Amino acid sequence: MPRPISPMRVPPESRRAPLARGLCAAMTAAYLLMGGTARADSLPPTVAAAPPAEDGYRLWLRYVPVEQPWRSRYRASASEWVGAEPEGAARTGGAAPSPTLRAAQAELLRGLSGLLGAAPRAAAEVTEDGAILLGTPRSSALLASLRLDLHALGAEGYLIRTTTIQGHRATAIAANTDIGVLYGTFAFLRLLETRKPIGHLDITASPKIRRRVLDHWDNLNGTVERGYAGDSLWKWETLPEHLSQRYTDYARACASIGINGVVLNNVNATPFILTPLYLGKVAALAGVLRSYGIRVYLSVPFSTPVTLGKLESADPLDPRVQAWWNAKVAEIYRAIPDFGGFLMKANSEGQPGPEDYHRTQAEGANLLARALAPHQGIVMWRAFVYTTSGHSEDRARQAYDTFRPLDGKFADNVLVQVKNGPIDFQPREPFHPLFGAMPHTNLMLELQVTKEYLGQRTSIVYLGPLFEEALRADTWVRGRGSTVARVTDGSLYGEPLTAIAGVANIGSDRNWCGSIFNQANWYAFGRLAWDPDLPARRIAEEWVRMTFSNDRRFVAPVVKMMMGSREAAVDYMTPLGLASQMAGTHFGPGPWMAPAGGIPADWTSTYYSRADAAGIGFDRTATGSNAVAQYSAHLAAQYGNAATCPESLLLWFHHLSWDYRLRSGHTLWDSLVLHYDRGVASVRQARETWSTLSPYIDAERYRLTADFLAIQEKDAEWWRNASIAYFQSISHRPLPAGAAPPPDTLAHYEAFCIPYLEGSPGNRPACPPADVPVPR
Ligand code: GCV
Repeated sequence: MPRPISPMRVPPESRRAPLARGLCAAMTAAYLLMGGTARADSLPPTVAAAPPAEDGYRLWLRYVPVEQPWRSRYRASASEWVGAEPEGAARTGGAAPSPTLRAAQAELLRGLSGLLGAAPRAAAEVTEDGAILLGTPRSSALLASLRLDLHALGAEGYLIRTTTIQGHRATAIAANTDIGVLYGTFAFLRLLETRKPIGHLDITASPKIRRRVLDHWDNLNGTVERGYAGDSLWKWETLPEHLSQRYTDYARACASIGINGVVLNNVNATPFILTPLYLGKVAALAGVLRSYGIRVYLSVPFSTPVTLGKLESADPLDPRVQAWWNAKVAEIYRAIPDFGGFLMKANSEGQPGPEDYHRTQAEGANLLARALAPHQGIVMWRAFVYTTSGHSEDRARQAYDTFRPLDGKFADNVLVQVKNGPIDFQPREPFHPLFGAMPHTNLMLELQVTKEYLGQRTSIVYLGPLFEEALRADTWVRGRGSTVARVTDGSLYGEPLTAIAGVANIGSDRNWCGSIFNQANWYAFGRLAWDPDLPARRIAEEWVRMTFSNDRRFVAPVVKMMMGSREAAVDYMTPLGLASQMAGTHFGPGPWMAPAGGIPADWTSTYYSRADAAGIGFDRTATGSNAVAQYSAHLAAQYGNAATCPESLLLWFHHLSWDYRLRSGHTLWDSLVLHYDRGVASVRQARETWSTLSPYIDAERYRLTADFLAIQEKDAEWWRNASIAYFQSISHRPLPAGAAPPPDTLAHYEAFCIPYLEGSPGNRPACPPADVPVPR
């Protein structure tokens, strides 16, 4: 059982030293700066006291007071700061700091004031040990005089180095550009937030991928497709006049992890986004995001020249269509000079596209690319195309078959944006075979940060291991080590334009992401976009330390729980390579969902499981759809043979008898059941772990997580029971020894349906009105 938090003990006012009073005031100010929930009548946090209430708004940028002995150590390295224009000691002759540099300076002060209880002194020169000097050689003559070699840092990298300046020990946070300084500032603060020594630093870092983009699937009516954190972050109706503080705090959070691009609206786009009315609103948002190094991009429908431009066609080879896009793009750049470009979902799930005019995807992409090129804009053209070219026998093949023949035909400023797997953000898929297969095309990876198929708002599923698995997948196209990360960062084929996208999980909820642990997925995406080689475990640890506590009694079990959480979800939802077994809402089990009532077959579960009396799994070998041949010869041989195929992907590639023996010696049927049980056990264990951790964190975030884990345990049991009930009705095999039979009948599970779920497109109930039972 969770232990109650001990009440905060505060000595009477008369016994508190004046210094402590000053400290408290500074802490309170820093705390409130980021939107903390300290009430006027509550006392500010003290180091020894129980953690104050928190609502998650401050994410991983909490900057709460550091305990001793770290505080003394850090203060010795943060006595004063010298920036481009120190307050109270204005430099003469220096250029006025840019908004980005001002943001870096403000962040340094905010961070150090919160963490150390007092802001370092602003100075024009280095006058004592422990100074921090930040800027670029252009913004700071003092920094220029150090003659640091910044060449290799490029346009966004930074250097943090302990050095001697004007006879004193100092830390330089330096970069070629102001955004590099801001990234360096966040990296420096991260060291303190995670209790790393800062006395002898020599750190250089620069991003491996150029465009690190969050894709918002936010609609102009305020809803968010597949969003589980309330409404849209963007309040279109009050833009451009009202610029909510949330926009700035969002930008700060993104910049702190290196995100430098934001697609503001849903890929299921509306042409209204390109009207002057909305472009004015977009420009206002771009103005906020720009200071934090973030460009805006827009999703646009391919048919916009028809719907908005009143042309008769959107044919990419029609000069009038080209002229229309050219003019529209020029209009956008007049309003937003650093506009990033377009994201396009074409010929997919009902969206219009070039195939409507019998043109290729490349011809469609190049139409937009030509319009954007004079302005240095880019096109992110999605490969998620599966409706028009047939292939109902295996949807997994379709993107490859459509795009692979077009390799080399896309303009230089086009990136083909490829989801990590060939179907759709499942708990586990093999990597998408297009990675490595288009050496003459810029390819970018699309990951899903929002957990559409992974328990949505409530389940704790840390996606770091999934992202890591996707990035480290070895395509073998140029021998061992030809990983998806190396395709994405351009090091495999040497293309200069590189990018990665994550479908955002951010909304209007006070805690931004619907749950505290969902914040970790935003964090992990940004960190991996900056450096795809970072281990997911290290990212989890950083996040836990910054978000909750540095107490190792808290950090170790929570990191362990996070690291096991994705595999747990795979186990209780879709083990052994199964996929798409969800109900229509993409939440909860629906393995019985079969084509009916006009629903396309490849939107149903039975299409993917292919479970029958003989066995289960989708034969994608040469005897089946032969999708396996889309992989390199090395992998095709490995995946194509059930004996060598990784068991985690077995049923993705093979249809096997229920009695097929796995390496463990268990039959396939027994193993399936054991995986479901293991998944449930893992969630129970997570809940148990969490129940011991209340002493270490604030009550509000503790409680929310505890409640959500209780929901997840129910959901895991529901998945397990419903899946076993269904598959047993087909396998007709007894349960392995020790496995409990599902408490309800299959009919009972089939009758259950959640009519309304957040994030589902439209407002239609998922089921007709009925007396819905509660599954057990
Ligand atoms: C934005 C899946 C989701 C859709 C989403 C689509 C896509 O099909 O269920 O909501 O649409 O992917 O990625 O375009």
